[in-house]
Amino acid sequence: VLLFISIKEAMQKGSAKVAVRGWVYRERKSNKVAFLVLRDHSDIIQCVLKKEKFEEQWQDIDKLLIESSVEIEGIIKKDERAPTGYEIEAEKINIVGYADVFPIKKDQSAELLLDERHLWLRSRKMTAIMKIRSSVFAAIDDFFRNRNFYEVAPPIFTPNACEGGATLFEVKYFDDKVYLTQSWQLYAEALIFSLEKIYCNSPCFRAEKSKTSRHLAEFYMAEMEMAWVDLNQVVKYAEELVEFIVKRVLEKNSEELKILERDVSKLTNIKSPFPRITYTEALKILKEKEGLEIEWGKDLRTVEEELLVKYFDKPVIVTNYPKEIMAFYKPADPKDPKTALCFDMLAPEGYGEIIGGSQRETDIEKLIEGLKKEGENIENYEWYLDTRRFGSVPHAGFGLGVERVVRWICGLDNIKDAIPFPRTMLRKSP
Ligand code: NSS
Repeated sequence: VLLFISIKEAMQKGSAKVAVRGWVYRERKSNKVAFLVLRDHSDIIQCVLKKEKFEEQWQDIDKLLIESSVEIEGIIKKDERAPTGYEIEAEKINIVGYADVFPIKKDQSAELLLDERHLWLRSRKMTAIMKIRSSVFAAIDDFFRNRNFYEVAPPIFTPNACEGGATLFEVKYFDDKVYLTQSWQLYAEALIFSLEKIYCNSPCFRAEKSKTSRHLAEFYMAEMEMAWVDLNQVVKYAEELVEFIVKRVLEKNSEELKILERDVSKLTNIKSPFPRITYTEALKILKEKEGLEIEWGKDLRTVEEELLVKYFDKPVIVTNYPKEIMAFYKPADPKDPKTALCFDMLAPEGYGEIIGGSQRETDIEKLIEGLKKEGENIENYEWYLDTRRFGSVPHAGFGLGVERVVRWICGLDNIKDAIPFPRTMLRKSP
């Protein structure tokens, strides 16, 4: 018996008898012949079924619509006219599942495609994106494991806020309430005391009331935390991680990038180190080059980040944001105490912030002061404060927004296409 192989493997054989299976991607029939373009995870291929060979099955073949599932055996050969350069002359067909009329036609609105997401995921575009996403996940694991980081799973239910109360999702928890995690960070800070170098790639949740192209309510954050390092040392990891991910996708996914029509010349130059500027220097660039006056102390908005990155063809690292507007765990820079020892990495081409990180405050009094200022109940943070009571050490870390990176690498208009089933303020199904 002939074993099933993928369409790509069949095409690599060039000319042979092969068995493939998949879904009808396109179909065209006359009363003499049926052309079925078959799709599987690997590629598409045109299959030709001549009626003279399928007299008995012809009625059934005639009923095959797009997305029917079939198994086909036949002779593969090169054919310039076929969509992927090869064609299978079918000798046998086994119809596995018929399809109703497929609800997705050409040129449908983004909203309809999101309503039909469970079916739209079968498109070549979404398939290409999901393959790249898979490469990004693997690259993150390889990067940290190659550098002897331990992988740790943080809790998703948490009693604490980490990135401010405004975006917390509240969950009924037996007779009590908890929140869905915004970041593993507070737990990571406890775990470095045993493991020292740790990472995770885990779901995070934020009730973002924004309808932008870069915010999800549920997303993956790849986070790292290290003992015995300062801001500069973790920034270096962040640069190398991003370089590593991009390089991996270029190696593994050139076909997918082509399907997405991504201009890869914008990715081949992503080599570390990346340019580093301070927040104060960023304001200066915006003023001098864009005539944009931003009051010192205000966070950079999306539009301002977009204008800033125009001047760089690599990701830009912005350090030393105003201490005042930063989360409680970011320490003041002793050299410039109005600013914090923190950084954001902004992607090129206007794709926005992809990484946020910082050195961590080790002074317990300053942490308590910061938490109070954010209106937090100190009692809930006692366990976290213990990390500073028992052998506190300098440490730092960052979080990379996985969908933000996938969006940038794929060149997508909206972050929603970087995750299979997006959740935003306005979308929670399918
Ligand atoms: O808020 S962050 O900037 N930083 C933290 O949460 C730190 N606690 C991480 C750490 O130091 N361990 O978020 C980090 C990144 C940010 O740069 C984005 O790339 C991404 O997480 N992020 C998001 N992606 C998609 N949707 C939303 N809503 C979102 N929020 C953050």
